[in-house]
Amino acid sequence: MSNNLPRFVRAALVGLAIGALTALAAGRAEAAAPAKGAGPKLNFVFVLIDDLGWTDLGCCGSKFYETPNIDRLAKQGMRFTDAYAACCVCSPTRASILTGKYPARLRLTDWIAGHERPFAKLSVPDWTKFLPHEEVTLAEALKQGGYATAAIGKWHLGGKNFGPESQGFDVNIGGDHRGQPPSYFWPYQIPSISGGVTGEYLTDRLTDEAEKFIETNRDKPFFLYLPHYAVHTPIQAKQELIEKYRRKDKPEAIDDGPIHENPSYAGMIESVDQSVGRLMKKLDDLKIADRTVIVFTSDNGGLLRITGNAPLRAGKGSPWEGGTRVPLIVVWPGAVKPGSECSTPVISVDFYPTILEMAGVKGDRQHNAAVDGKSLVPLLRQSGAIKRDAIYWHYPHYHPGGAMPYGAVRKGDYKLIEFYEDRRVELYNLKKDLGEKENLAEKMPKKVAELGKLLDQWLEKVDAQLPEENPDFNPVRDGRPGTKPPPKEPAEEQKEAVEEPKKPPEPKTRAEEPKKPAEEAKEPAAKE
Ligand SMILES: [Ca+2]
Repeated sequence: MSNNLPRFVRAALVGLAIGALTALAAGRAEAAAPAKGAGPKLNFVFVLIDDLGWTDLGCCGSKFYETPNIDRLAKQGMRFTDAYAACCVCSPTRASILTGKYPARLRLTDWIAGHERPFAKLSVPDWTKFLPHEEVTLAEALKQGGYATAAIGKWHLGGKNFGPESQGFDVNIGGDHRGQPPSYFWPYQIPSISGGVTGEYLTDRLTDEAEKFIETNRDKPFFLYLPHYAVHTPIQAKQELIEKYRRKDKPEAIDDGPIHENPSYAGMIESVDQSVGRLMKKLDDLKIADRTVIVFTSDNGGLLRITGNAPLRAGKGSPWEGGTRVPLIVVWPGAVKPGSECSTPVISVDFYPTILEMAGVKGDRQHNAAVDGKSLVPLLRQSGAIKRDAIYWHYPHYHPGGAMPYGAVRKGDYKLIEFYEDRRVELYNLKKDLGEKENLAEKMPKKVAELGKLLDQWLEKVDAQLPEENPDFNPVRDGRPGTKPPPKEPAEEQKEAVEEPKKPPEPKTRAEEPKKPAEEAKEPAAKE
C-alpha cells in the first residue's frame, strides 16, 4: 500500500480489507515494527510541567523549593543541562513535543490564542491556532504501534474538534483549549473533570487519574502524557505547603536574578514533586518500573516575578536562556546510566523520534520525513553523538513579557539572536557567559555571519512565516518606551503619529519568496 495516501484513507482501506477490525488495529497491522529482542515493550510516562524554570528543582540548584522525588528521579536517570523548549511560550512547545516538528514548520508559533499588538512595528503572520489533524502525533504513532494512550492535564492546542481525542489519545482528562485552570481547587470548572470534592487539589487529582490509567493498562504498553497545569498561574497551593514555606528561611539572591522565595509557588512545585513520587511508587508496586521510561521536563522558562532563573537571563516569553532552557530528566531502566548528565544541547522536537525509537515503532513515513528532531537514544545510551549542526527558534510575535519578534540559533557554545524589527543581532558564548551579558556581535563578525547564514537557511527550509512591516505602526498607540502615553483623542494623535516613523523596517527580508498563508483550514481561534 502506498505511503503517499493520506493516513485516514490508508486506515479505511485496510479496515475494509480486514472487516470488522477497528482503525486502530488496522494501523497496527501497517505500522507496528517488531520490537527488538524479546520481552514486553517499554511504557512511557511523559511528565510536562508548565512554566517550570531551569533552576526550579533541588537537583537543578534551587535552595528553596524542595523536590526530593524528582531529585531521586535524576539519580535514576540522565539529567540534561542544556535542554531547551522549542518556544519561549507554551502551545508551540507542546505541538513540537507531540509532532517532532519545529513550531515554525507547523506555523503554530505563539501561545493560543496569542496577543494582539495592532500598532506594533511589525505585524505578526497569520499563524495556526490549533494542532492540525494532518499531523501524526506521538500518540497516534504509538497507538498504531499497539499502545494505550492518555492525555491527562493541560492540552492548549485547540478546542472542540481539536482536542486530545482527535490526536490519538484514547483518554482525555482535563485537556481543552485553555492554557490555565480557572482554579487549582475543586470545582476546577474544567468540563472533562467531574466528581471532585471540596478541598481537592488539581495536581493531586490529575495524579489520581494517571495512577488509574497506569493500573488499568499495566499489562499493555502505554503512553501516558501527563501535562500538569502546575506551575502556571494562578499561583495557588495547598495551605499546609504554603505555611511550610512561609516558615522556611529565604535563600540569598543569586547574581542579579530574582530569588526563589514565593511560598505558594514553592507549594505548587512540591505538589508536582509528590505527584512524581506517587507515580514512581505506583510503577514499583505494579512491578513495571523496569520497563517504563519516564521523561520529566517543562514547556518554557520560569515566569519572572514569581520565580527566578538566575544565572540565566530573563524568563518565559524572552529570547534569552531564561525563556527556553528547561529542566530535563530521562529515566530509561537498563539503558541510561543512573545519575548521568549530558551537556549536549537538545530541544523538544527530539522527543518524538526518541520515543518512537525506544518503542520500536516506526510511525508514519510521510510524517517522519518532515520531523525536525533527532533521536536522543545515542546520548541516553552514551553510545555516540547526535548528528546536528544547530538548534533553532523562531518567534515572530510580541509577548506581554517584553519579547520582540526574533529568531535564534545555537551551535556549539554560541547563540545568535536576531530581532526582526531592525535585524539587530546579539551573539553570546554560553560556555563562558551563561547569563548572556556580553554581546560579542561586534567582536566576532565571522561567527555572526556563520550563524546568521544557518538561521537564514533554516527559516527557508521550514518555510517560516515572517512578520511584515505594519502599515498601522504607531509607536504612541503601541505604548513604546519614550513615547507619550496613549492619546485621549485617538483620531488626532493617530494622524500625527502615522507621519512620525522615520525608517520603516526592512520588508520581511530573509526568504526571497513571499510567504503563503497557513494552508490548514482556519479554525476560529480558541478563547483564553
Ligand atoms: Ca508554559
